[in-house]
Order: sequence, then C-alpha cells, then structure tokens
Amino acid sequence: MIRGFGLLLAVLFCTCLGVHRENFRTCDQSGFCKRHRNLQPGTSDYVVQPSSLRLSKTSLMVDVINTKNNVRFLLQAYGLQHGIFRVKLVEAEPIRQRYEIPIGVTLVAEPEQVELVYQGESNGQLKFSLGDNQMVINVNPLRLDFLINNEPVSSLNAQGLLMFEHTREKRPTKEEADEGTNEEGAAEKEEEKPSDDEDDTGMWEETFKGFSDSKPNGPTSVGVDIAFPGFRYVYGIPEHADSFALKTTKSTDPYRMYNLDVFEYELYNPMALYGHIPFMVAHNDKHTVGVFFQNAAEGWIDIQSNIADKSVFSNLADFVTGNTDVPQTDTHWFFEDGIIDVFVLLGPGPKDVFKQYASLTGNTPLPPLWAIAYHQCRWNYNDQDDVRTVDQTMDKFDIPFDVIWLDIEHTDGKKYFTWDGSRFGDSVEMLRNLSSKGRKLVTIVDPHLKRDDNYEKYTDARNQGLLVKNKDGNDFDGWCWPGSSSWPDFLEPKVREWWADQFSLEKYQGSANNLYVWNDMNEPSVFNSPEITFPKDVRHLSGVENREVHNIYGMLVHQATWDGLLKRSGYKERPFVLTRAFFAGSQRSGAVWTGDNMGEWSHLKMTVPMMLSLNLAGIHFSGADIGGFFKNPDSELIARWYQAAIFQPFFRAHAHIDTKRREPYLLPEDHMIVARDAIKKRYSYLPYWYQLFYESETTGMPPMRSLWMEFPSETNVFEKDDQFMTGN
Ligand code: NBV
Repeated sequence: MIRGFGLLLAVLFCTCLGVHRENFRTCDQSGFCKRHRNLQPGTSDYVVQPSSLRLSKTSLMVDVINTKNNVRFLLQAYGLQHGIFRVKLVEAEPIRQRYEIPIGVTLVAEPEQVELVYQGESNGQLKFSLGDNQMVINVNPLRLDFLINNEPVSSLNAQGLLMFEHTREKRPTKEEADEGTNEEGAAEKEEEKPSDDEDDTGMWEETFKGFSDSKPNGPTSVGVDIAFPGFRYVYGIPEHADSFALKTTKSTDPYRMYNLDVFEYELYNPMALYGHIPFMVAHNDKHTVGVFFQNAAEGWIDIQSNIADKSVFSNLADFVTGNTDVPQTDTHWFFEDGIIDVFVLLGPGPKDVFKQYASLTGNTPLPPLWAIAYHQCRWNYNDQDDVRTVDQTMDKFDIPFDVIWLDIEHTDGKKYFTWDGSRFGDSVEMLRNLSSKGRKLVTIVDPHLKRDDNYEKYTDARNQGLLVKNKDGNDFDGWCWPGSSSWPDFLEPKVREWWADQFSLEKYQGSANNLYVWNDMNEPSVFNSPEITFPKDVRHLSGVENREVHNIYGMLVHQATWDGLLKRSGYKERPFVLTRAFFAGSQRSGAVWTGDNMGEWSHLKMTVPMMLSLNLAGIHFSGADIGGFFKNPDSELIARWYQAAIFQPFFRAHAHIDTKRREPYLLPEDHMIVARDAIKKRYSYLPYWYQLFYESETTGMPPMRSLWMEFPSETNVFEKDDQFMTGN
C-alpha cells in the first residue's frame, strides 16, 4: 500500500520538470466542450414569444422556445443598481432542478433591483432602459443587445451559438434501440432513437485516462456567445498563466475554467489552474464593460478579436458610421451544467465596473496591517529550533518580517490541526516567543482528512455524516498527503460551521491567537482521481454532483476557515487566511496566491499579468511565491524578485521542500543587501498599501492596476503587461 502510494506520488510529482498535460483534458477530450465548440455561427433556433411578456417595475419575464425541438425556456432580466443588467435563462419545465448558486456564496447579497423602463416593441425588438443604458431584446432569433447611451457595447447570441441542453430521461443508444425494435413498445423506442446526424457519444458516459464518468443526468451543458462590438481587447477570467490582454483561441484550446492542481504549470497557455472567476472586462478608449457569468461548473471560453461583422449590428442606431473598420471581440462561453445567469456591467469607465462587480460579489476586507508586511515561508521549517533560528537571524541581519509559516510537515502524519510532537512539542511556547515580538505564525490546514480511526477530526466528521460521497453513496475515499482521505462537504452550511468551530483554541490544541491559516489543495487535489480532483460524479450531501458545483468548493473551504478565525476572536479581529483555490467572491475571505510557480525569470515576469487579472476580477489581496516555488533560482533572480514583489499586494517568499534554503540573509552579501533594502522599502510603503486596501474595501478599486485603469484613453497601453501601477 505504502509502496504503491510512493510510486503514485513519484509519478505525479517527479522532479522531471514540466506540466503533465496528459493528466488534464483537452477540449477534444471533453464531450460538452466539443459539442459547443463545433457549433457554427448562424441563425439561432431560439425565439422569443413577445406575447408572453410579463413586466414588473424592475424586471421582465418572457417565454423562449427552441424551435428545433420545441423545448421551452424562461428568460428573465433585471435592472440592478449602479448600471447592471442581469439576464437569466432557465428551462421552463426541467425534469430535474438545476443548481443555482445560493446567495452569500458568490453574490454577497440579493442584488438590489432598480427601475427597468419598458419602452415598447418595434421592429421585432423589445426595448428597455436603465438610466443611461439600454437593453434590446431581438425576438426572432433571440439576441440581447446592451447599449451605453444608445451605443452598443455587448451582445448575447449575436452569432447564434446559444445552446441549452435541456434535462432529459436517458434514452437507449442507437444499438440498444435497434436491438429492441421487435419488442413491445418498439414504436416509442424508435422515436427516442438518436437520429443519424446526432452524435450522442459522451452524453451519458465518458472516460478519460481509464476513469469512467457515469453522468447519470446526461448532457446538461449551457453556452452562449457574447460579443463586444467596438472592443479590440478583453481581460480577466483568471486564473491562467497567460498575458493580461486575452488572446484569440483560434489555434489553441479555449481558456478553461476548472479548479485544478496543475503540477508545474506552463506559461502562455489557456489551461485551467487552481481557481477561476468567470468575469471578463472589455475596454476601449471610450468604455469599459464587464460580463460576469455566474456558473460553478467547469467552463471554457473561446475568444476571437475581429473587425466587426457589421450585419449583426446594422439595425442598431448610430453604430458603425462611415467606412472605418471597427474592432470587435467575440467570445463564446460554455459550462457543463447550471443555468445561464449573466450580469452585464455597463461601466462606463474602469472605476465604475470595479464598483459594479464589488456590489455583486463583495469587497476585500481591509487586511490587518501585519498581513500586508513581509511573510517568510518555506516547505518546511523543520522544528521549533529552526523557527527560532530564522526569527533571530532575520533580526540579526536587520531584515524585517512579521510572519513565519509552517507547511504540512509540522503536523502529526498530515493530520491537520495537530502537531508533530517530536519537532513541535511546545507550539504554544513557539507562538508565545513570536508574539513577544509582535510576530505571527501561519499553519497549513488542507481540507482532506486522513481516514484514521484515531484522528478525531475525521471520526467526528464521519460520524456526523459531513463527508462528500462517491456515486454509490459511501464516503468518498481518495489519496492525498496522508494517504487514504475523505473530504468534508463544504457546500453544506452546517459543515462549514463544524469546520469553523475547529479553529477555537480549545479544539485546535497547541494554537494561539497569533496563529493564522493557509488552505492548500482545496480545488480539491485528489492524487488518484481523474485530472487530480474529485470525479465529476462525486455526490454532495444535498444530492448535487460535484460536476455542478466544482469551482465553488475551494472558495467555501476558505470562507469556512475565515469564519472560524472570526469566531475564535469573538468577531473582534480581522482574520488572515490564504487560499489556493478560489472563485468569484473569494476576495471576502482573505488572500490568494498563484500556486506552484518556478524560480525562473519567465515566472517572475508572469507574476504581473497573473496578478493584474486577479486584481481586475476582485481578488485584490494576491501574490506569487517570491523566488519561485520550484527550482533553485540564483541570488540575482531572488533579489530582483523581492524588488518587484514589494509593489504587489501579498508579499511572501516560499520554496519547495527539495530546494536549497534561501532565507534572504543566506544570499551573498551584495544580493542580501538588495533584498533587504527592498523589504525595508515595503515596510516604508505600508501606510500607502494600507490606504490602497482601504480604497479597495470602500470603492472596489484594485490596488494593483494595469496602465489603462489609470489612463483609460491611452490606446497604446492597452496591451501592456510588463508595467503596472500600485495605486494611482
Ligand atoms: O504543502 C506543500 C505544497 C505547498 O508548499 C505549496 O505552496 C502548494 O502550492 N503544496 C502545494 C503541495 C505540494 C506541491 C508539490
């Protein structure tokens, strides 16, 4: 068993550098991705039935029909405060309820509705206004145009790529149906047979690398194209290790959004990483607009920047005058499950969009001052002596720091909330020593629980029925650091409460009030599962499959940990929790880092676009491992990395267990001085950083900004991501 596990780890984490692409699906290996990507632009089958229009003061409802199969849908649209339209498309009569993310998970509260004025129907269009903005619903085929002061800036289904795979009963495969033609009910079965031009491979079962996905609900995906007429550049949808201005995906896979533990990720490609935020911003010299697609399932986005197809907009007033070519970005979004729930944020400027996005998903609470200072981390500080030595040597070299971190080796056999007694026998004393200098400790707490009858957190969760199930209804059992493990179902409020309670000083023995927390592996990472995460047909306690909610799991781990620290202090102290997996709304519960980067110049360069994307998508308190996690960077790179990182929001050095020690005082003197000067500069800038975080909390403005956020009409900076602004 142990040997097998060692081998498995060796395969997953061998020191041979480079991402294992074959561990992760390409679009071609994913049924729903292929089905959406293969759609061709054309006339949409979806048609609005204007006679069914129902209006309220702030919203509308109207029936939509897919004329190809007569499946009926309900289109709802709302006017929201600050100039936001919300559009929802759901099945009128689903045979199974689809998952909708509850309020308080991504949306901070039910968004406040404001008056939506119906201006009447003309030329097959239903027209509405919301302050200076307009929404036009084209009836046949369905298309929704969004306008700022009568100028179109965004359009849904302009290319006719809307596809909503309705819920259905499983029908026999072609072979099964053919076999059954002599039996009773043959005529009925004939009707249910897939037609010859319909490919249903992968709709009811899919396999990947020998893992089978049972897909009991069949095909359930949703997708639509979203165009940005007049915009050459779009940004956002983190997390990808790619340029800030998103690239056309014509000759690559679409940008993927599926929270995954991608070992040694590659730069400049659209593969998924640890966290995702389905929020995109388009910017030009006149307008900034945002689109937030609220969906927790796996998603992919194709992007193409074009010169506008004028026919699409030819009937919209005042658009495309003269002969000049107008740029346009076409995007195509598709998710494996859930509903279409799109928020269109009509700016009109960058600051407005950030405020609008924060009004939906919440703000970054002002971090404690120490949390924006310098953090010293590595996998691992070996024991209490090691911690003491680092603490004292930093002082000896006059290098300021506020926080020291302990990675997984500090625990008793990777049982979180415990200590390895031989190395951290008196953690309280260690915490007291740190506290005497005003310093803090952060310990890692991953969400997998070792399946060990002597581990109380596990037995407690198991006995109370708090664990995620496999498709057969038993507690899901997967491999992670401790070996055989199970995972609490963070989707359940009562599980989050249980988890939060574990951080009390009584329950987290050996902890203290100056101990804070780091959530890693919360995508979640499962070593022996497809794509190193939960199988898609894993069941949550409410009965939903992980397929429907995958991307919010990690955020809920983070939220529950945050609540635990809040509770510990009697709701008096601002917590600090770092997370690797995230989603829209994660900004409300602390910091995010960009995971396992490398000690290479190219990765230092990549910190800028990655963090700009995170900052744009509301994750303001973010950072990258200084020095790079893997490899042994030379001292010049380390020193340069410190110099750059002092201008980035979260400031922590970290390194892999196999790397050489590289605390800043170990650098050769010339580079030690450079690093120390940089760290001291960070400390001298702390009041400015604090002010920026205050601004972030109160206005939604990111502390780390691309140049266009400050100079919105300077067209020549729109593509720049080797420069950035810290504040204004
Ligand atoms: O807990 C060990 C590491 C941690 O140091 C790192 O920061 C995380 O991103 N963790 C991943 C698991 C092992 C990665 C090879």
